[in-house]
Amino acid sequence: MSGSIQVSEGMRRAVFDLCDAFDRVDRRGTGRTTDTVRRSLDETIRLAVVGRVKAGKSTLVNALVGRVVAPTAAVECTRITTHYTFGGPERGEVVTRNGQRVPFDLVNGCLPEHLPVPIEHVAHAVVYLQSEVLRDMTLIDTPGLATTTTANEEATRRTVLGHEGVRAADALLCVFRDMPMRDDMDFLREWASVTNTPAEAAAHAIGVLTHADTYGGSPWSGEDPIEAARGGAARFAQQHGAHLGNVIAVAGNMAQAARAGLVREHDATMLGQLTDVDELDLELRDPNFLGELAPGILNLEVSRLAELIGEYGIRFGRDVSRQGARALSDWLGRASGIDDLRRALAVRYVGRYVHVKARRAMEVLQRLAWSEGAPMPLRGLVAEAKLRPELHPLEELDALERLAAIEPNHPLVAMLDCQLSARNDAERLAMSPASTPEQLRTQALTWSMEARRAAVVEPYPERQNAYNVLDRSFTLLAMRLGRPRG
Ligand SMILES: Nc1nc2c(ncn2[C@@H]2O[C@H](COP(=O)(O)OP(=O)(O)OP(=O)(O)O)[C@@H](O)[C@H]2O)c(=O)[nH]1
Ligand SMILES: [Mg+2]
Repeated sequence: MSGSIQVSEGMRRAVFDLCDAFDRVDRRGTGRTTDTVRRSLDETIRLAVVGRVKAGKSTLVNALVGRVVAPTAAVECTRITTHYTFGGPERGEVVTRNGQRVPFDLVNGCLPEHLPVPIEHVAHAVVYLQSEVLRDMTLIDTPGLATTTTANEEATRRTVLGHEGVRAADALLCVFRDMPMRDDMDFLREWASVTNTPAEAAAHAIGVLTHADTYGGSPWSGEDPIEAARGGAARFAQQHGAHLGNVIAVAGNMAQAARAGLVREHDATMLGQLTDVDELDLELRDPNFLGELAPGILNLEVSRLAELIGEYGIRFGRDVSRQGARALSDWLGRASGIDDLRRALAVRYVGRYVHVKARRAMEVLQRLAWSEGAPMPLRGLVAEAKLRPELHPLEELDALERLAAIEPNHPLVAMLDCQLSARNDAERLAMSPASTPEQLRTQALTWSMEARRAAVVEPYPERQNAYNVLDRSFTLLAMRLGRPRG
């Protein structure tokens, strides 16, 4: 069992134990609350993709799901919110405003052009797919913000921000093209107003700078646009650290082609043949010209490929495509930035969602314990549970979010992040995987001492809190590693 699975199992166990203890003490029929809490621990994270019209939201959803399921043309479905979730048989369901569920068939695995219910009666659609990615997360594709029809925007706000304090999304992928606009930032502010703390809001929003392949203009000009987009993304992350946990540059079209397996051997061969064509001829070609661009290569075929992988793919993918479709597809995945985004999602959201769920569960139980007429021992049970080492990661998460909200680049943020994401004890202590338990324990004790000393002289409360939390992290770790033998 890997370290992170052990941690999540430990947290789940601690919350389950607390639910059991509540049920033994509280005879007022709170069983229903504890049952809800138990069930909530099995939910998958709901990730909403939001952004302006045509920012590239649906393309990104397709790239993440690994299939072209979300419409990117101007069909009805881009005007409603769609939840993509794991399930079989593959099918769709419209949920109406009055709560009815009307089934519909997918057309060639995609959303159909028209839905079985007039669009004004639709609350949202649910699409069940057998995509492995969706076992870990439900993706919510939303209509664009800042649309001419405010009804679309309403739909997005309803879904993501929820009404009466019930949020439909747990985290956001905030998609923007070139730079975040005022509407994007307004939406993030609203998001902050429905999350518990500003720190939580920022931790639960990742920015995605799409159209990275055309960032700053044409992919044929001097600088590599994706490189430039990465630089831009890093700057936006610094500027908007209070609202966004991270910003990642992605070329959605290339990502979609790679992840949905749209590149064929024939495409790779043709692209390989373009290595010998003058770059200027490629750049200035007329997309509608019916003749051959080079001997044996139809110009229209090149245009079709450009639709798929963009001009960037044509310019920079030529060398690698000589090794075949697989190599081209792998390169598209890497170059597009989608691999980086998937990694960030795995670490920040999917991996950390266990913590978020446990924290939310503890909040519900705590509210119950402090509610009017609750038996007094419940408060003691909550206090005891909070001291359990298995729930210490929740303190680490709180400390991380509080500090990251004001100083996202402080080394303590990275240190806490490492404690939450590490796969084993050696990683937690930045030591070699070959280290002995004794070596790890010595390091843990040294670090806990250093953290304690630093906490005493640290004037800023968020940093001081982070040191105190880390002191306990390393003390618990040293205890777990036990006394050295001999
Ligand atoms: N070059 C390039 N084109 C992209 C990228 N992402 C999306 N597109 C194209 O931009 C257009 C709009 O993309 P969509 O994914 O439909 O955008 P959307 O945000 O879902 O649009 P609405 O749902 O209508 O708001 C499509 O033609 C995509 O092929 C990208 O990263 N690079
Ligand atoms: Mg769309």
